[in-house]
Amino acid sequence: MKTEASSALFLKAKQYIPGGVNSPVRACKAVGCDPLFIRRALGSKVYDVDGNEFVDFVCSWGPMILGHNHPAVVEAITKALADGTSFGAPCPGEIELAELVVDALPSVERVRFVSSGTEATMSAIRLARGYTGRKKVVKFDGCYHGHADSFLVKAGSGVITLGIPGSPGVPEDIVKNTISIPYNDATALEKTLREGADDIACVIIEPVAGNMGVVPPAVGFLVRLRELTAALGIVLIFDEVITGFRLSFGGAQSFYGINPDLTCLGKIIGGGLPVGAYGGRQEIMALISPEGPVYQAGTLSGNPLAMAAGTATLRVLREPGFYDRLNQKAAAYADELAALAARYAVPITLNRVGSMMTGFFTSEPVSDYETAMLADAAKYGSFYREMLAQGIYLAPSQFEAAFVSLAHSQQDLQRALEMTESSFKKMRN
Ligand code: KE4
Repeated sequence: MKTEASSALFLKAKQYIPGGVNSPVRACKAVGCDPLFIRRALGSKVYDVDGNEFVDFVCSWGPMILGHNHPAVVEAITKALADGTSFGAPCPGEIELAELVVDALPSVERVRFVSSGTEATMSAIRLARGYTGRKKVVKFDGCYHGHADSFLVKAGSGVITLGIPGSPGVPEDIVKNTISIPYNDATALEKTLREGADDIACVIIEPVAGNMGVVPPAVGFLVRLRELTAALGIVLIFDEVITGFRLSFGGAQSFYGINPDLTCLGKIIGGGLPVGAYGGRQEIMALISPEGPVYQAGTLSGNPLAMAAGTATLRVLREPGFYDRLNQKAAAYADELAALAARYAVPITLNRVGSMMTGFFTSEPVSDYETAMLADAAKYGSFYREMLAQGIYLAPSQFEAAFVSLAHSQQDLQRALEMTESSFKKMRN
């Protein structure tokens, strides 16, 4: 596979940009190769600057559930562009997307748009602290909620991938107000919440973890979490930046039938443009400035192009049967993957919820950060490089999710299965 142009660009990028990338996990450090520079994308494919074509299972880390450059999204952005790119003032498009989000998510009565998932989650915990007057935040080992100081404690995604315990620059004063406990550990959860209730503002959770690889909630875990937080007056925040509009049109909260107090969104609701959002009960959201005293702001919040892209995306997603078809396609693909691993005796635990999945290179079940860490990241790295050479673009980390989109054809999935089989054969020999 030709990579000369990407290599030259990577060298030049590092002269101007730390690590040559604008987000660490893109540097591919964990999978033992340099990143490819992508020139364009269409449908289920991405194309790099050397002209290589790849079937894309990264999907920009989740947003591209319709595939790249879906006609309805391109048309909406193009139409909005004709009227300008940014006004710094309210625009009709914000109401259109807000109405779709509020109608889709059972627990969201009011929503505020921001420009990233990190802005959404950092705003949500500030709001929870303002609403409760309490300081502490409870999160779960291996979950990632963006790079705000409070979250860089035993975090997932790039923090796990790069094997860093947290991050320099995060003051001890901040870290001491973040408590991180094992995902799916109902005993630790009950103990932590009951003992610390008087100073715990919120619990923030990925209702399906995607940032230690995909780890579903244990049966009853979310129900117990909801019961305890309600009983103790602790704000429950669902970080649905990945799962929102991924698992169902109502996100994980509809998928599992649990109503959080606040929900954070991102990725899909921007249709590929920068959008984050947080929302929830009006009683809590009323505290957000300018209605209330909890301050939060953003120059490009509610950007008209991003609102148009998000609205066009959600309008396609709400079409009857969309998720049934997508999730069935993903389930069939995952079943074939698992069958190949068994046939070639490659130790893989495949965790899937809907159209998000991770094949962990371990024979042990993966139900939390500790068991996810049992996966053989080096073996994943060689699998990644082999698949890339065969035209299959996977997440450059064992601890991320792979996504199937509307645009993935049976031919794409069959090709990915054939390349997987070829990779497994090589691993066996
Ligand atoms: P952003 O600030 O990256 O838009 O969103 C942060 C975030 C918050 N919550 C969840 C559950 C998330 O998964 C994320 C970001 N996801 C990672 C990949 N798993 C972004 C990829 C990257 O960091 O480059």
